[in-house]
Amino acid sequence: MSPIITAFERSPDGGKGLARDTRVRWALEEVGQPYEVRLVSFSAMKEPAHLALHPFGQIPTYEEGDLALFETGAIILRIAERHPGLLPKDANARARAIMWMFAALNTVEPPILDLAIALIVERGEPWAKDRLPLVMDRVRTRLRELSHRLSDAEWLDGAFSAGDLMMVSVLLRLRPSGLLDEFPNLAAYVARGEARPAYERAFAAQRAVFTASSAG
Ligand code: GTB
Repeated sequence: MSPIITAFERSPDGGKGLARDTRVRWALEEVGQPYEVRLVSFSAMKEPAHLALHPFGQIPTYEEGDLALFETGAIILRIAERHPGLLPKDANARARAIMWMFAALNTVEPPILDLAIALIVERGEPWAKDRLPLVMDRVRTRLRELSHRLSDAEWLDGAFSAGDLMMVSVLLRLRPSGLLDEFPNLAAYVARGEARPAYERAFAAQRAVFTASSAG
């Protein structure tokens, strides 16, 4: 039986692929695992049936037989461990790929989320204009460090892995800010991720949800 994931019935990003179901779809596409999607509304996400799957009332979730997971890190690790294609066979290389997944989620994503909050949620606050440059600089610091490590390599550590999938997914959220373009090797890295056929299929699938919901 195919795993079932949840996604927004109407994504606030208008189908730009920024909601976190896209990274799970991408992982499933990379390993060639068909999947089903259950679309949820914002109100349904806070109801008991969804809260039983996700205690914080969010998407995505992942159901595979009697296993139910939330958190994209855990979901993508599960997919990568169950199917070849996203984690190297060599034990040390595998540990490093998992390290990059954590780095994406724990070190790179937090300042990027802060920026999203500063731009959207805090925009109207009287202090927003003063805070924004500080938040942007914190993102720049991480990007500079990551750019230095990536240098002119194609991927973070040898062949494309779940670490790259997570890092590219996290960095994609920065595109509208223009910050990514300050680091051409990172912009090219993200573009390489987006050019992967599995990403293109994942993007098209989430976009189709938006297109269908706008038509109806
Ligand atoms: N740490 C969790 C994970 O990695 O799975 C975070 C999950 C999460 O933040 N889910 C968001 C959610 O369900 C959707 S992806 N939010 C609803 C809620 O908390 O009530 C975050 C997201 C939402 C919208 C955009 N956008 O419009 O651009 C981008 C990203």
